[in-house]
Order: sequence, then structure tokens, then C-alpha cells
Amino acid sequence: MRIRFIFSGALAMGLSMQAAAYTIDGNLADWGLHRNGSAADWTPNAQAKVWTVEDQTGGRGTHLTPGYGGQAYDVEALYVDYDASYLYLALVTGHNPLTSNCGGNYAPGDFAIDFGRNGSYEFGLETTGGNGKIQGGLYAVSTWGTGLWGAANEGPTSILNGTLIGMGAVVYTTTGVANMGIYAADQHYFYEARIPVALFGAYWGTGDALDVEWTMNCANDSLKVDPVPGASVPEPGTLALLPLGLLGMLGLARRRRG
Ligand SMILES: [Ca+2]
Ligand SMILES: [Ca+2]
Ligand SMILES: [Ca+2]
Ligand SMILES: [Ca+2]
Repeated sequence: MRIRFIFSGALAMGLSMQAAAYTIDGNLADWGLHRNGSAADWTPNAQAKVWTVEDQTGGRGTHLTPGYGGQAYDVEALYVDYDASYLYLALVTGHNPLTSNCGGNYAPGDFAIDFGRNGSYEFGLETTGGNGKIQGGLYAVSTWGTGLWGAANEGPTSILNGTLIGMGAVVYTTTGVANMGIYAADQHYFYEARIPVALFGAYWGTGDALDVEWTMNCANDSLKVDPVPGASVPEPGTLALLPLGLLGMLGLARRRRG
């Protein structure tokens, strides 16, 4: 009982500093996502640092961007959160992770991470494993796959060559579920992942921005988001607003004096 009490106390004290905690199980309810058949299903908990939604629908011939494939290749939503220990990722897609026809050309890609947002993706998190890569491994990537659409891709596809830095965790679902978002009959699959931020070394926590991107090996559809770790560094938008805010306060003070 005493141990439990101390643990609870530590949890309570740490609550204000605890930015995020997710169970990496492929169930995205802990991100605040729902399956009510409404557009609001995609909106995560307020704590999520950055996220983007691009829910499309249609048959295999339906254009996505840059490629085709309709719901079966639709990358629908990508979410990023982090705390002092981990970078957390969540992905919703219409692409079944078991898709592997044509020698893997249409199989799932890996999570790609670009520090500095300069188009060079330094790190990759291996999603499904295979081809000598360990599922959940974080790689310093020397060669990325590039998909079918050249410069129109938002980013790379799968880790082809790289050095294993350490282990994260990736869980994904292979049974499609319906009733998420307004295209209620469409099937959806989920990826949930975390990476210890210590594995990023000096890249992490310097206020440097990063991109996280995911697509499948054909890159028919992709999504990218831009979190900013080291949030103590104000973004340019915040800085620009500061003088206006100060001017407003000065004006208010003058009026009160007058
Ligand atoms: Ca979860
Ligand atoms: Ca969709
Ligand atoms: Ca999409
Ligand atoms: Ca980079």
C-alpha cells in the first residue's frame, strides 16, 4: 500500500509536467480519435502538438495526390506529440498494411523524419520489418526509396539502407474498420509508434524544426506534418505578434492614465 501511495503521489506531482502518454497498441482512442461517422472523428486531444487530415474516398482509379488508388491508398491523418522522453506518432490510412503485391511495390512505407525541414530525411522508423530491417528500429538512413512520382512526392517511402540507432516501437492493425469520418463505409487501418528522443542525439531539443512524413512504397498518397520540439523558442509568428501586444498594452495604460 505504501509503495502504491508513493507512486500515486509521484504521478500527481508529475501531472503538470507530463505532456503526453500513449499506450502503443494501435488503438488511437488515447489520442482522442473517434469512430462516430462524423468529420469530428479526426480531431485529436488538445495536447497533440501537430496533426493534419486529408480524408479522401473512391475506387482504385480515383486520383489522390500525387498518384491514384482511392480509399485503398488514402493516407488520411497523421498526428505527432512528444514529451521529455518520447516522440509519439499516430497514422490513419485506408491502405492495408498487408498490401504487398508486385514485389512489395505497393507495401507500406516507413516513418521518415527530416530535421531542419531541408528535404534530407536523417531518420527512419521501420514500420513492418523485413528486408533485413527490424520492426520498430530507428535508422540513420543513407538510402531512401522514392516511389513512383518523382519530385511530386511529399517525401521518401521506405528505408533501403541505414544504420540501426536504437529501438522505438511500432504497432499497426491489419483488420479494417469502418465508420471513421464522413465516408462511413470506408475501411481504416491504424499505426501507433514512439521513439525515445534521446536516440536523435543533438538533433532533438535545440529548437530545430522537423518534418514527419509517411507514404506507401508507390507513394500514391502521402502526408507530412511539422512539429517544433524545444517549444521554448518562439515561432516567428509569435515574435511578430509580441510588439503589437505590447503596443496594445501601452495604449490601454495611456487611456487609463488619461
Ligand atoms: Ca493507443
Ligand atoms: Ca478516406
Ligand atoms: Ca489522403
Ligand atoms: Ca534534414
